[in-house]
Amino acid sequence: MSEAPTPSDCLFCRFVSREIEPDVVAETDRSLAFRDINPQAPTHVLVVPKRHVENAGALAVHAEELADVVSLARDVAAAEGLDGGYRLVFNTGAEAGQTVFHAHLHVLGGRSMQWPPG
Ligand code: D5M
Repeated sequence: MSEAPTPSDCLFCRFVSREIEPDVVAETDRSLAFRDINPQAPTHVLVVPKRHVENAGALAVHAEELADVVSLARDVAAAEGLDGGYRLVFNTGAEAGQTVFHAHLHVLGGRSMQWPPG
């Protein structure tokens, strides 16, 4: 697998390198999970691939990394006690609300969720 460049201005790459220390809840060799700074639910964790890719579409072609992100999200949900359910969200592209362009999976839980989302 070819390595994408790591943009020096990417916030989540700085978390992965621990140049900036996020509130880490779990990690694997491939993925890092940390608490969102602006939580939208009692549990709001972001799971990112450690390798820089811009969004979920770019992550989709790397099946093992995608699977690792989703399985770490599942493990975080279990550790957070989200037995009644949880929501996984990839905002993909600016129109969808993506503001940080390093792929990240939102893990949201601890309250009832509404549908459709805003
Ligand atoms: O989600 C980007 C998310 O990133 C958003 O929910 C806030 C979160 N965020 C932004 N800065 C930080 C820091 N410094 N720590 C933790 N979380 C952060 P998006 O889907 O791109 O809108």
